[in-house]
Amino acid sequence: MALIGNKEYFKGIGEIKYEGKDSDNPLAYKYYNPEQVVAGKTMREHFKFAVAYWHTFCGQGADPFGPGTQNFPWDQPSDAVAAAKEKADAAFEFITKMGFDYFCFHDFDLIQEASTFAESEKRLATIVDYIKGKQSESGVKLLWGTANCFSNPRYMNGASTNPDFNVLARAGGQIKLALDATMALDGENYVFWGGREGYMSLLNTNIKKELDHMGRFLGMARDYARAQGFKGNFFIEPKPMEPMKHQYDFDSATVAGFLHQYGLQDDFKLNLEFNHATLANHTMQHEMEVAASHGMLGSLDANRGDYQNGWDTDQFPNNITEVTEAMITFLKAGGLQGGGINFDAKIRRNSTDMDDVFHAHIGGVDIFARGLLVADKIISSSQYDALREKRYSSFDSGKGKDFEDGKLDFTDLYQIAKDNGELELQSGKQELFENIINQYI
Ligand code: XUL
Ligand code: CO
Repeated sequence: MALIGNKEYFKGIGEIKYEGKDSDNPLAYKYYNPEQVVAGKTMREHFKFAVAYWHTFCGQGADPFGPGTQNFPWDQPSDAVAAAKEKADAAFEFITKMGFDYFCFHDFDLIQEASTFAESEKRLATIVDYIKGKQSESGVKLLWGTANCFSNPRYMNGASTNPDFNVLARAGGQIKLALDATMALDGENYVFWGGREGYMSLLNTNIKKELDHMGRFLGMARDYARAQGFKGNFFIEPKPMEPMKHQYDFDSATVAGFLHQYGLQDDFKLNLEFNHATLANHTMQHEMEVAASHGMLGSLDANRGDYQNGWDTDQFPNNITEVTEAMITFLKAGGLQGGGINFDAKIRRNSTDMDDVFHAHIGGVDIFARGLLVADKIISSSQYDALREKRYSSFDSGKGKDFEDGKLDFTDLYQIAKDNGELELQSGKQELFENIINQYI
């Protein structure tokens, strides 16, 4: 494929292809066969894999103890527009070599924020135009866009929950531009991750006021985008902490309640992230089950945490049990509503070769493909579904069915309890369920 830019950034690496699990080529997919049909859809259709612009093309490995170690060749130009164009060239080279159909971005991943609002607006328009060209040349699509309303010091007390109205308005101006950029690039969805929407101390915080502001702000953003003809989904991405001590979008259940409280439930769904789930002391499957139960399973940010520490390590996923369990819920929910699988993950600070980011994404893709294949077998060939259904079979007929149909009142329950006397214990069979997962992996 011809590329707009002249340089090749990932030299010596061609398109990553499916070679099957017996291949010993590290730069090949072992399980992800894009055109293979699983449970009625191709793997490509199920997953809609996306590259996260911020980690893969912007993050250079800096941590609180030292600077970045990954000196990308596209970061060389000192002029912001020239650097952004080189970064876009590298990004589209990577995305197409991976065989991905999608990417995701924050506004100021695409181009460095300028020192004035007006200049930032101009810069964004320039790079959006350039990326449009790259999209039409490559066929790569935008899964979702978002705005970075958390890095700039002006947002240190939050964006839409900031106690200063003028900061809230500034965030509104910035998000309007990010929505415009997303629409210009035919983005299929728009994400709100509540970067610093939360508190560091309750002593100086009015929770009720801040939540009311966030609810109103999100409704205004929705109304603006809808008025411009945006048909996609809005997603909220829950996270319980970091950077704030407490983030308002704590987890799936909290966000579902918030969306209903502020009348946002018809336009907003959830973008769930593995490491955010573990930070909330949940499993990813729990977060997905809760979202699916609200009809809000929108999109996934794929990564994994470290089970021995308590921060967002954003490692590439590689835990087959965790991903298989997530894929069971994914299949049983009928897939995602409008979203896909975005690798919100970063290579480690000491992964400094240009091919490391390929190994990382190949591993991430393959673990999802393998998880999907296993989950499909568990659902279609094992006792798993029948055992689950059996646990609830007392609701299929008789008084149990009457209860579900709303035909009983509370005194009926009293009478049934009295008539039944003491009951036989019904085993939950947890170990048997766990063995089924293990057997099919
Ligand atoms: C932060 C995080 C973000 C969002 C987009 O933990 O996950 O990168 O995905 O703002
Ligand atoms: Co994320």
